[in-house]
Amino acid sequence: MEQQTEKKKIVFSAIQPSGTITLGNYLGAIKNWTVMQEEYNCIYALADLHTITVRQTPATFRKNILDAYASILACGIDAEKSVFFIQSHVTTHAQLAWLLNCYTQFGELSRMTQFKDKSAKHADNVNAGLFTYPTLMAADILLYQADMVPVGADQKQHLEITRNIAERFNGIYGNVFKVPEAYIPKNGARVMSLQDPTKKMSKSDENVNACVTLMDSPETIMKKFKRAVTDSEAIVRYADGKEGINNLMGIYSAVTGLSFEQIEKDFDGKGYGDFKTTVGEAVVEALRPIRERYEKYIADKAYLQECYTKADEIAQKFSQRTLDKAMKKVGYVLK
Ligand code: AQP
Repeated sequence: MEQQTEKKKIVFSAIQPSGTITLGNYLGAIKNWTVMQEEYNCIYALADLHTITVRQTPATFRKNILDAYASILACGIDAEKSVFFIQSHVTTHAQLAWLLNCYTQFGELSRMTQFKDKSAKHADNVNAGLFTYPTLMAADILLYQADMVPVGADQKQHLEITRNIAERFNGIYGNVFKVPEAYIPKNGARVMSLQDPTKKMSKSDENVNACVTLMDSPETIMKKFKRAVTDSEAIVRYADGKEGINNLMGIYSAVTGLSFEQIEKDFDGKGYGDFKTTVGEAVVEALRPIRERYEKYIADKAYLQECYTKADEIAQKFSQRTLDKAMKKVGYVLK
């Protein structure tokens, strides 16, 4: 990795095991990870430390971690090309997050829209971790001296605070952290809930029909698409006020590569029933190989362990150098 680092740009990205990985996570993030690993030095994390900012049931959480790890490998993350590690296995993340907490202002954390949204959603558990989530995310990114972070529109604010923290720290102590750039993927689809297309599709949605997961059976996927909320116009076209159809068109376009114009032409004169069935079938076929690989990986815990152990070690070694540098600058006496 050290040799590669000199040649290729470093990309960092992470995903939480807060539920079963969704079609939204796949089309919006992981599919792009598989493309980026061909060109960049990619470091990907399963961000399980972040996940407990929302209360988890231990047995489910444990299962979700391994399931998510296996599903992401199954999406095509190549353990030989990318470093794909488990965040809680690498000690530096929590350590640097603490340091960065002390260089981050209460006011700037208060302005984070995700904090406002999540505290409204989980009003019974507005914990300090939810509030300081951005400093842990900043630590994740800065530990690897990442050049680029692929971000969706919903995460721009978090990258911005990461850059501010890095610049502030560097301003005091010299060049400790690389200030990362946002990378906006060319084909980053935003997938909305099938039941309320004004909301994004989310792993933790309580309505099971709202979200398609990578582990859903073909029958379940078809059922969910057939129940998808649309409108009463009965014309397949992309337009304001047709969020349900716009979402289905976006999904269909992302899995087939067809343009919206072509989709409108192909479904001219056809009803929503036909369209939903076609979209459902296209998704079933796109997810079929992923689900098959997932079944193989999840049955082979030794293989999974081998993959994450190797990645964890690389991540620990690499990130330790950054942590040590930051600690030393602050004045700590290293052991
Ligand atoms: N609906 C979506 N469409 C496109 N991209 C999406 N992502 C998430 N949902 C969609 C992208 O997936 C990556 C990982 O996200 P995360 O696990 O860190 O948390 P999240 O964005 O909060 O994802 P969820 O599924 O909505 O989780 P919960 O329900 O736990 O909050 C990110 O790159 C994100 O943009």
